[in-house]
This record gives sequence, structure tokens and C-alpha cells, in this order.
Amino acid sequence: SVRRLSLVLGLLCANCYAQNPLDFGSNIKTADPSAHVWQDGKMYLYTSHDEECQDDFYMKNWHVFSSEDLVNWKDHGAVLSVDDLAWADNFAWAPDAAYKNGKYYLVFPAGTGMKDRQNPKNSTKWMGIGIAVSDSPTGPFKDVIGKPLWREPYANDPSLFIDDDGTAYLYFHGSGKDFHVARMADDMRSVEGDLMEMDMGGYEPKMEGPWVFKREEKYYFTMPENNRELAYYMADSPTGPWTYKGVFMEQENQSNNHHSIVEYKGQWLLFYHRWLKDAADSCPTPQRKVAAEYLQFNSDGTIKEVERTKA
Ligand code: FUB
Repeated sequence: SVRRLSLVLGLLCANCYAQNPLDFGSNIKTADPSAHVWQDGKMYLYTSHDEECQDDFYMKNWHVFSSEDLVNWKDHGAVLSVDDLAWADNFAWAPDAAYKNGKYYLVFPAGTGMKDRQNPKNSTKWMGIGIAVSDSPTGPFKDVIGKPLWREPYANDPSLFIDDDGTAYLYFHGSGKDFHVARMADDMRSVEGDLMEMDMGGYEPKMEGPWVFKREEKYYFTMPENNRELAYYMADSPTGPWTYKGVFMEQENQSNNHHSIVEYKGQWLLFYHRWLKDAADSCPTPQRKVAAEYLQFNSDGTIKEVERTKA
């Protein structure tokens, strides 16, 4: 797969070299990449931002990176921060973005309270999902509704999928094994109707960050199963019923993963994060870094297993 990634990069950029994790040209620690290609043809990554040497997921802002060749990246800085929110002050976790009606939307989880590792029952942590708007893909984004989309149930790791008819669906991670989807109102400022429970064909493992995409008339619901292995379902509609298809990327270092999948210049790509301890890092424990791989499909539409490029 080193060869494969080099090939992608070689095709996209003469004299480029394989980078995995991606070299963002800054020392900040990033995770939870949501990849999108907008009208200008560039690749945009919306990521969360780990504090230096973090081990508690107390995270404060979200960044956007862009690239035209997947090698040279521009960091557009913190495009939204929990300091900008009236309803949350922590847990700036995995974001996603969408383009609709001439505006760019950043959908993000954030929360309040504290985690108590020794006595989890004393934890007061709460999380909800917000939506912020900008005229530019690189923000800054503004929380125009000034509150979460809902308070109950607990929700994080939102992911927006806009179908060909313009309907926007919001998938998210709730508490435990819940596979729900919400339909967004046309102005993207609220949820229309109730949360819909999806038929997962009888297999509902614990999961985090869902990511939905469409390819050749099939819908794919992908997610880190048990928070670690990337697995997927397929369906004929964005709300299921879904058929489980298995794992396409194994876990690494007993650590969480979070990913997105996008087509770029005729090639499908998988963005995800790894936990690495590199020599240049002064942190005592592995830290999260965003990486990418080629994604290949079989003729029946199933996803070929992906091996990580050697870091
Ligand atoms: O980055 C904080 C959390 O860790 C994310 O929301 C989860 O998906 C996991 O990556």
C-alpha cells in the first residue's frame, strides 16, 4: 500500500513523495478527518484538533485544511472554537461539513461537564450537535442557531450526507448501539420530524463516527465498529434497510479510528487517523495524526480490505 499511495501521489503531483500521516506543515495534532471536494475541485479536510499530548479528549476547536495535490496542504486555522458557542465549552469532537443552497455548513459535536475516570458515575459530561454556517469552505463558521439541534438524546460524531435530490441526512453516534438518522430541514438549521431508527439487518455492534456515501446507485454506511475496525453496510436507500458487509480496515494499536471516504479525480480515497509515537514528538504516549489510503471496490460494489501504508 506504500506503493499504492505513492502511485496516487505520483499521479496527482510530479516529484511528490508518499506521506502517511499527511504532512500538514504544522505541528498541531489532528484527528477525525472529514474529506470533501467542493465546486473548486480542491480537497478539503475538516478535522478535530487534539491538545498537545492529550489523553482525555478535552478538545477546543476545529481546523480546515485544503490541498490541490494531496501533498501540499494549507492549514486555514481554527474555523470554529467552543469559545464561540453559547451552549458548550469543551469536547470539540469529530466534525463534518456540507454545501447546500450556496452556503457551507459545519456540523459539530460539543459539550459541557467533566469526565471522572475513577468514578464514572460522577461524570457530568453531556454532548450535543451544533451546526454553523459560512459563505466560504474555509470559514470562519458562525453558530447561527445558538443552541444544539437537540438536547436529548446524547449525541456526537455527526455526519451529513446530501442525496442527489438535495435532501440532507444527519447520522450521528449516540449512547451505546443506536443507529439513527435525522432528516435536515431545507435551510439546514433544524431537524425535520423525529429521529428515524434504521434497520441494520439484525447486526448492531457498538460504533462511533458514521460516514455515509453513494457510489453507483448504492449507499454505504461505514463506521468504526467497536470504535476501532472500519466496517460497513450497503443499502438501496440512505435510510436502509442496511446489509452488513464486514470490516475493511483492521484496528491498530488498540485505539480508536475515525474516517471519511470521498472520490477525488476519479479515485476513491479513505482518510482516517492513526495513533503514532514518532521521534520528533515529545509526548510520552502515541498521538493522533491524519492519514490517507486508496480505497478499491470489487465488481459487486463491496470494498476491498485496506492495509495501512507503513508510517
Ligand atoms: O476525537 C474525539 C473522539 O474520538 C471522536 O469524536 C471519536 O470518533 C473518536 O475519534
